[in-house]
Amino acid sequence: MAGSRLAAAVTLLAGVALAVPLTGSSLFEKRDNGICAAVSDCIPFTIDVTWGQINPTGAGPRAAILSNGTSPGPPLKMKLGECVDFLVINHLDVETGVHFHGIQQSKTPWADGVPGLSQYAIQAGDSYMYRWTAEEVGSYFYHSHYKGQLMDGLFGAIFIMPSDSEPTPFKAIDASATDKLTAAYAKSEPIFISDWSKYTFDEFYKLEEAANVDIDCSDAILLNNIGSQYCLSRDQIANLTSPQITALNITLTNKGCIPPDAVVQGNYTRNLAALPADAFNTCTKSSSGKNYTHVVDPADGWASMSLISAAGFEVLKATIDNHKLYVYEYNGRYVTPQVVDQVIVGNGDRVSFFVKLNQTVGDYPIRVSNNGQNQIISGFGALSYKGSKGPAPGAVAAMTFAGASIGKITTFSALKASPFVAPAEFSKTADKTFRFTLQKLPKAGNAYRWTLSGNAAYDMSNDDGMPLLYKNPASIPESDIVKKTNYGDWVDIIMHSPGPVAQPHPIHKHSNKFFMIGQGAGNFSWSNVAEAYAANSSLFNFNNPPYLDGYTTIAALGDVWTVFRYKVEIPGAWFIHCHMQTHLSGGMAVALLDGVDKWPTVPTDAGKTCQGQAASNSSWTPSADLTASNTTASGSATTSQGTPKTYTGAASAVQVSTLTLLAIFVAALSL
Ligand SMILES: *[C@@H]1O[C@H](CO)[C@@H](O)[C@H](O)[C@H]1NC(C)=O
Ligand SMILES: *[C@@H]1O[C@H](CO)[C@@H](O)[C@H](O)[C@H]1NC(C)=O
Ligand SMILES: *[C@@H]1O[C@H](CO)[C@@H](O)[C@H](O)[C@H]1NC(C)=O
Ligand SMILES: *[C@@H]1O[C@H](CO)[C@@H](O)[C@H](O)[C@H]1NC(C)=O
Ligand SMILES: *[C@@H]1O[C@H](CO)[C@@H](O)[C@H](O)[C@H]1NC(C)=O
Ligand SMILES: *[C@@H]1O[C@H](CO)[C@@H](O)[C@H](O)[C@H]1NC(C)=O
Ligand SMILES: *[C@@H]1O[C@H](CO)[C@@H](O)[C@H](O)[C@H]1NC(C)=O
Ligand SMILES: *[C@@H]1O[C@H](CO)[C@@H](O)[C@H](O)[C@H]1NC(C)=O
Ligand SMILES: *[C@@H]1O[C@H](CO)[C@@H](O)[C@H](O)[C@H]1NC(C)=O
Ligand SMILES: *[C@@H]1O[C@H](CO)[C@@H](O)[C@H](O)[C@H]1NC(C)=O
Ligand SMILES: [Cu+2]
Repeated sequence: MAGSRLAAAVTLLAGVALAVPLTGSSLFEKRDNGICAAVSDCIPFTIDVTWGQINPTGAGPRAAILSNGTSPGPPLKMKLGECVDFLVINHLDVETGVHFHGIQQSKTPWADGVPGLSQYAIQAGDSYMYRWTAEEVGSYFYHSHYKGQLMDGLFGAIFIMPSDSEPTPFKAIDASATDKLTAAYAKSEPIFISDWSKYTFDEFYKLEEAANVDIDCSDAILLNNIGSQYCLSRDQIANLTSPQITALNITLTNKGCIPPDAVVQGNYTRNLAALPADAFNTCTKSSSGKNYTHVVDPADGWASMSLISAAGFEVLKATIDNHKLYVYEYNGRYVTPQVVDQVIVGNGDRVSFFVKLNQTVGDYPIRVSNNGQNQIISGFGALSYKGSKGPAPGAVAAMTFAGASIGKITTFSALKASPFVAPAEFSKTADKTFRFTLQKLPKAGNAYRWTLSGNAAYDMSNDDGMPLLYKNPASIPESDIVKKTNYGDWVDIIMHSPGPVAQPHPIHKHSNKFFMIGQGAGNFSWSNVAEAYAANSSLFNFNNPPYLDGYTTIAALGDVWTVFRYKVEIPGAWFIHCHMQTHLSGGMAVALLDGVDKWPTVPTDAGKTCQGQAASNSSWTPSADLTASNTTASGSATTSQGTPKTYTGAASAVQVSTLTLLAIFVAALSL
């Protein structure tokens, strides 16, 4: 069986020089008239993507992109070494593409889900089969990577569970409770945290263009798309305004936001009349908001949660009243545990931790607040002990609605997030250096346009073009937004965020992870890391530095610099970009063409292979909180809206199951 599949794969690939070695189970089976010639041994996972209406704050329904009728979409759980056949059926009236955030795709660079880079956008009515292997343990997520669609709700959790022999850091947390910790880990609760706007991404972006404003004011902070819009009195706003904002003589709006024309927003010619009053000023209190509730059983001793930020632009932070957070994993890697009161969760970040369930039975607020100065805003959930009759009387908050610490609290340090097991290889020297300047696009005069490299903006219209992966890299000129590397190179990316107001940027790198080796104040005044290291070695961490897929550059009133180092191990076209969707859509991205000397050849049936039927070995069932009606805010998701232009799914979805085919036809007819 395995032999014949391999033979089929070899036949299919014959004649193409595939530089990336293919190992393990066969990847591509021949398909004939929609019937699979061979059955893949991957786990099937399908999301049917539609427009629907959701009403997370109770303020009224808004169009959102749902996966199988919900947002967040269904969670995927796999075990290390397993592969998935992740089928995306696009029932939208627009293009899409689904990225697997943090998944390195070492053998499948065409399954990274970035339209214009690794695949053609999935057209309305079409589908794409993403096959990839779980190569690293951790908490990840899938999300749309087509323009700013993440802000419209297309996201869902991915957990990759360890093999039985994988070392975990749980013993370091409580050596006498490893069984309980392992059990808690096995049912870890994914909690998406995000900012919410009543405007869809398209509407939001059009407002930015019309007003020439980088909109950084949201309506609500949601947990698993449940929340409430809270409005403060002017006295409360004045009370909660930070000393820094007061020092800048800024009066926050009724939504708690820095006004779009405040001096820190930059000197731009704006058309503020194009902004609706509720973009920055008018706050409308939810009449029927809710709190996401995660029920835990104190008999378990411990519970685990993974916060996943799907936020469009707010960098968030979280605390749980009366509970220390025992962080064991950060951005795709077990870390040396840190026991903290608070975690900061940048856009695209995942932070996993345990809490000890030793408090009096009751509901303990999970507080999620904006970490930036741009807006005073919080959202809430509840950690509810089984048998709870309501708010725990002794609950003590660790931060205010504005996110200011109450008393002396400790915060998780991403900078000190050393891998629990250091990666096999780290180089103290680099072969290649890129210097980027993280800033608004110079000279263009657009407040909402950004650059990662320093000069050029990556244009969203590239998402509709021919994928760079499909081209001969020699035909692609290197530029401000396209950088090339050779296989095996160690690459430094030096990022300078100029003052006077250096905003934080949660930078996410696709494919293999990077080492976060140093950051400091000022411009990076050396020509490379070797020179800087010679001048002052304590600026760098070469001793088990954090190894991750995302890191948020620090915010400052002044210049700051950050250096990532990575090894070119996986040839392909990969994004490195700011994960704030407003900055990304404004152009804050660079395409890394890694290993141009070992460029992969995309199989002709990429995205169109047959779906497998294997069962995952991971034994995880989502908690009751994560059932569709609970995750779909207010249970009000109804699919509608999407009027696919032409539906060709039956021809391309390549399902063996006639039931599925039938469902697709029925859907096509009824729409
Ligand atoms: C999503 O819906 C499709 C079709 O209704 C179904 O086959 C599939 O199993 C669902 N996916 C998940 C993850 O439940
Ligand atoms: C899943 O379980 C089967 C049967 O026990 C085993 O053969 C296979 O190797 C396992 N796969 C993984 C990825 O652990
Ligand atoms: C302002 O804060 C103080 C304590 O910091 C509190 O006593 C007072 O009630 C607050 N006022 C308002 C309007 O929130
Ligand atoms: C603060 O701003 C107000 C109006 O917004 C202005 O009248 C006042 O002069 C400013 N004060 C300082 C110290 O800049
Ligand atoms: C803002 O820019 C304009 C030209 O675009 C310039 O004339 C003006 O001096 C600038 N204002 C400040 C405060 O920098
Ligand atoms: C949500 O929880 C917070 C903190 O416990 C509370 O202040 C708020 O009233 C709750 N909101 C709703 C809508 O229940
Ligand atoms: C509960 O556990 C925490 C550590 O997470 C500890 O500091 C605290 O003293 C314990 N409280 C009780 C009531 O046992
Ligand atoms: C930062 O330093 C580099 C190298 O010394 C220099 O080329 C660049 O112009 C500086 N940038 C700014 C904004 O000063
Ligand atoms: C070297 O860098 C460290 C860390 O930023 C700093 O504390 C120290 O003052 C620097 N030493 C010199 C000689 O500049
Ligand atoms: C929703 O979650 C609650 C617990 O928070 C649970 O009691 C209820 O059964 C869930 N609803 C559904 C439809 O599963
Ligand atoms: Cu950014």
